[in-house]
Amino acid sequence: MKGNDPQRVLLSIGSNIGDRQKNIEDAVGMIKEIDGVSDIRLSGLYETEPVGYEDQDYFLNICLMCDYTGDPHMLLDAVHSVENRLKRKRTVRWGPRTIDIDIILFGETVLDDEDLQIPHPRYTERAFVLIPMSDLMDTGIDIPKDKSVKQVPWAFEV
Ligand code: PH2
Ligand code: MG
Ligand code: MG
Repeated sequence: MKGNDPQRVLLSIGSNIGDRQKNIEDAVGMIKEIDGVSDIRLSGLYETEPVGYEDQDYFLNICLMCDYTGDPHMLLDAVHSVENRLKRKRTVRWGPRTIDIDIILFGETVLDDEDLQIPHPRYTERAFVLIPMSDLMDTGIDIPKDKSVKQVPWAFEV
């Protein structure tokens, strides 16, 4: 992989405080303007049960796929700045938030830095990522081989 080749990236965006749909629309608008982002595609928008910390309102979740030219930490800084501009509030881990933007996949990159793990370490357990993501799966993203959802063998033949 050459440093400047665009990578196919998958982001998960969620909101469960305030005008959830507007928060997500605003985030998508700002992600479009990030330097190096092109060819955005969106999944459907899903209302999802809270996972991890259950005493909170339902979320709206969406997945965004795009091409990105730049390195993963530059993208992380850029999405943090979108979260800050949308006045992200968060008090409890896995608790309510106006906006959350997570990098799920970054081409075939595998990263285990303190502030950034790619693929996202829990995405294979989260229906609120996997279901929207499945809307976008005809687009040729290459999931790192041992990081894809494990296929369950059929228990019996039909
Ligand atoms: N995000 C979390 C924790 N729990 N649950 C849903 N349904 N959607 C989310 O985006 C979400 C969550 C931590 O980021
Ligand atoms: Mg998150
Ligand atoms: Mg996050």
